Amino acid sequence: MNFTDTSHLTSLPEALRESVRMVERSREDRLARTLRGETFPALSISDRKAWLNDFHPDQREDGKRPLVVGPGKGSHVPCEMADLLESRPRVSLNNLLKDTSLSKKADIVTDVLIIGGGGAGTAAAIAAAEAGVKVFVATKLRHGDSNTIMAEGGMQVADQECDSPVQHYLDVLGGGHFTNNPELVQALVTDGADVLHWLEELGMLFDKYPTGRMKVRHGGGTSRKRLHAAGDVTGLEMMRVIRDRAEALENITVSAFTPAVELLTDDDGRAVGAVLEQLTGGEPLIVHAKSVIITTGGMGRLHLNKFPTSNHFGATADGLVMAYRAGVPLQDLHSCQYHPTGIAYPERKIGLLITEKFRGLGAPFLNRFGDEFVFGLEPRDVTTAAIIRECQMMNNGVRTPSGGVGVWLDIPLIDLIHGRGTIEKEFPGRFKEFLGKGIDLRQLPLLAYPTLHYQNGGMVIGSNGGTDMPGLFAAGEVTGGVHGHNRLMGNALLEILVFGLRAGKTAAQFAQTTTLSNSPGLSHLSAFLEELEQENCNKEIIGPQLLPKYFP
Ligand code: MEZ
Repeated sequence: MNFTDTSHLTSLPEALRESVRMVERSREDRLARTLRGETFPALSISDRKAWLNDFHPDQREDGKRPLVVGPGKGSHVPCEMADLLESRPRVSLNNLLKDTSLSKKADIVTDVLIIGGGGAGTAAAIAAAEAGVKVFVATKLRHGDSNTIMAEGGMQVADQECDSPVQHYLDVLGGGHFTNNPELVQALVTDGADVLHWLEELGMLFDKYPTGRMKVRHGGGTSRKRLHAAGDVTGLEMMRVIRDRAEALENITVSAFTPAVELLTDDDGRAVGAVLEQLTGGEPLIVHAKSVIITTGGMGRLHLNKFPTSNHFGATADGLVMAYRAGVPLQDLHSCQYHPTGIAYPERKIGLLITEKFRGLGAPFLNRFGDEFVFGLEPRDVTTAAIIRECQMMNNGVRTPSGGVGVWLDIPLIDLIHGRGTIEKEFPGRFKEFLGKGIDLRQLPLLAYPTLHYQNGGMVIGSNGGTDMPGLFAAGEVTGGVHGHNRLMGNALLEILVFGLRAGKTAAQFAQTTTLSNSPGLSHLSAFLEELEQENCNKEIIGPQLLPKYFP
């Protein structure tokens, strides 16, 4: 490299340039080590534990409080989540709460109601419709607007000769610190190859070699290369093909801009429909259904601990709020995933994702002196703790002009390891996006800091998506147990399809063996409101929130 030529640095503010020069000076040495097959040493088990304990945001006691009402009363959850779980219903429901005739008043009647139109909801709709029932999908924004389309790096499936579902199973359990529900992990890994096949048949364009063989990469905390990707837009490409399939099925109706805001239950305690709010105006809609599936995704837009997020604008925990009010147990809500690499600079992009696939292809983490400080493919929670430690305790982070901090991800090393053109080819989305902002990823490292990415906990489900409430099913990020206290990269895209398809099929079978209820209502909500009154809970907080607080 010509160290006197600084023309590529002109797009960066002065404050960052000297540090980038140090990264460039250490690059040649790091390249030589990488080409010799040497990696930065992994942490010892005791260091991992200590760093997680001291630096992972989940460990901050000041960010949590105990719930005072509902099935999880007494459990400590993030304050932002506790506030919403103990919130009051939306004003639009005031009239309905007084109305005792909800049984006669259906705007929509269906066999299976699916709440949420992202990846899990769409997969569930396909499976239910293919089983022969009538499906209604109520979605908050447009069909597909969800964390699924934000997913970049890939989907784990153990389909290679040197791999097996058993190996995948062990990685998932280890990554989750053995806090996962083993039955759910078994379902996840054993359905993997079928799901991959299904996506190929639907026309999903996976990365392949000219021979037609799938390209697979390493993800953090995995013992085998099993990450299947479509460039760095894997979720978007997945959504393309499953949405097309759903649109081709005549027994699926999708209703956009109509989020569910309350479940309907009946005198037998069964889930029998929902109330939908119309974001474009009009009275709430009442849906009567024989079974209901919740697939509303996560809660990143609650910005726990004031973290930025990689999540879609719709990620406001709506499904958890509705389920909790209806008495459905939730698990592990104290556990969230902070993805190690959210964008820390440029400032207007803060929190957006820089996929782990960059690390899978060899980009290391470097501090402000250009020194490596952690093996980049440690499990995610460990890597996140290591970055926070490096910035806060060691004071080795890079300061941004607006007072933020981050560490470098040395992306240009990828082209030096794998050959020119790799970055453009493997990361077409981020490459073009940054080039448009004057940052050429072939030449410049990116500044990263952890960003709130995923909700590890959620509704308690069985391996076919069933919950404790008859007629109620759930799939995807709204559920807990699959990943335990730490999800490994690429297992979310697999989870939404495995459990979406399973829940869709089982909810259809349930609908085929039952009739519509003749007592749908909101009595669970009245009981919950009484509890809120008794505990004197804040009357000002309204849920489900539907959109981030900073939306007008
Ligand atoms: O599973 C994920 O969260 C994922 C694939 C993220 C990424 O880094 O691309």
